[in-house]
Parts: sequence; C-alpha cells; structure tokens
Amino acid sequence: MKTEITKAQIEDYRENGFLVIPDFLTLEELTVWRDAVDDAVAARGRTKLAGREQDAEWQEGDGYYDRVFIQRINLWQDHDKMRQLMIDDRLGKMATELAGVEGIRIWHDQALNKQPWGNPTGWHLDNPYWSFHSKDAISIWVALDDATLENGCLYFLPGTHREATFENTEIGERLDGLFTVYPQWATKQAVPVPMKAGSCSFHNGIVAHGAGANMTPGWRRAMTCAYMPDGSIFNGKQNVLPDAYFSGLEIGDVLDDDDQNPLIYHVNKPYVTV
Ligand SMILES: O=C(O)CCC(=O)C(=O)O
Ligand SMILES: [Fe+2]
Repeated sequence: MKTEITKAQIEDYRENGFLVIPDFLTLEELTVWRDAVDDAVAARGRTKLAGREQDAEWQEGDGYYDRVFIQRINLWQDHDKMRQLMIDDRLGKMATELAGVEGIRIWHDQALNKQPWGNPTGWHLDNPYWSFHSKDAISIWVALDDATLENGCLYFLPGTHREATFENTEIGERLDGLFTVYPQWATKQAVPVPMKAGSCSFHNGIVAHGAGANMTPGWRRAMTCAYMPDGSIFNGKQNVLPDAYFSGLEIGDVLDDDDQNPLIYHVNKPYVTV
C-alpha cells in the first residue's frame, strides 16, 4: 500500500479538492480487497445499511437510484475482513494529513459498484448528507476495477470545495441538479478521473463530483470510506446513525462514540486500536 503523502500532494489536494494516488494497492492487496468487498456485499443481501435488515427504507428497490450503483454501507460493521481493512491507521494517517486535521473517525464506508449499464452518478457534494458539517471531511475511493470513461469513472469540478456551502441536492434523475443550487458552477469544465484497478482518489466532502454512466456490460466496482474529523459535532441529521444513538443526541453534541465512529488515527494517539 502506497501510504506516504508528500507536501506537494497535500497542496494539490487543498487546491483542487481531490487527489489521485496511482497504484495505491499492490496486485496482491487488490485481490484481498476485491474478495473482501465481494464477500461482504454478497453477505449483506439487499440491505443497504448495516443493522437495518428490518427497515424497508434501507432495502434496495428498483428505482433510478438503485441503478446508479449497488450501494452497501458500513461493511466494516458486519464483516470482519472489511473491518480489518477499514480501521487501518495508515488510511487514517493519509486522510488526517490531507485534511489538515488532528484525527479522523470513520463516518461510513460504502461499496459503490456501478452495475453494467448503470445510470450516471449525479453531481453532488457529500458532507451535507451527513450528521455533522465540516469543510475538512474527506473520502477515499478505491478502484476495484479499472474505472474508465466508458464504465463510469469519477468526475470533479476542481476548487469547488472552496466556494461550497452545505447546500446540496439528492443524487436523483437530474444529472445537473446541483447546478440549480450552485448556478455559478454550470459553466465550469469537469475533470474526468479514470483510474486503474488498485489506484485510489481522495476527495473533499464539499467538492462537486459525480460519475458517468456505465456504457459497458461489465462492472465498475469501488470501495470507499468517508471520514469525519475528530471533534465534529452533531447537526441534527440522522443519515446512517442507528435510531437508539440518534434519539439520544442533541445538536452540538460531539460525535465521539467509538463503536459507531471509530477513531482510526490521531496525531496524539497514532496507534489507536479499536
Ligand atoms: O462511485 C460513484 O459513482 C460516486 C462516488 C461518490 O460520490 C463518492 O465516493 O463520494
Ligand atoms: Fe459522493
């Protein structure tokens, strides 16, 4: 795993709001990640979020969004191998350094497997969906297959994280829904980010991004993890929080429950074990 982050990479990330790390995983590691993700996704069945097997809202249906990608969230919570991969403090250190924060907690992981002929991923920001607001939230996106212009690689609008607020749109049928909120971005040029399998990107939680349609009969699998800066506070949204935890929270509470949001790296406690 290529986990060293240089000063130039940090500058690049802060300027553009995203950064690509080619050949992040070795071939052997890529095989381990693919097997773990495939196994965890198969074991989850049709339930999108861990722990919500009984909740109709979290079951995969047959709407437009269900054909954007197969989305399975918090695999780290119900699959041992995924837990081992996700709580890796090396990932936490990379995210911490790029974001320029003191420590990082897992917000949620997700497998995002764009199926053959899958719909495009509409333009959106990530962090406004989540239960905390931070301009320093960050995600890793690991390509498990080659992500190409043909099968739905990511696209970014560089620098938009420096202008964004926490207003957002759903990932719905309108590819351009985000530009009704941020009309000033509608004339910007998008940057496609094709990646070889095993490469990864990091992106800021409020940089505008989306992905193309899958115009091929093959899969475009990706494993992602969203990170919350340590010390972030609850903003009133439930998002992926379990009912029991959510109902006890008040706006302004620090989200520091290690079972829900494990601290995987902190500059003062670099060897956190969960
Ligand atoms: O994989 C995709 O199509 C979209 C990924 C994305 O939006 C994310 O990782 O935040
Ligand atoms: Fe996203």
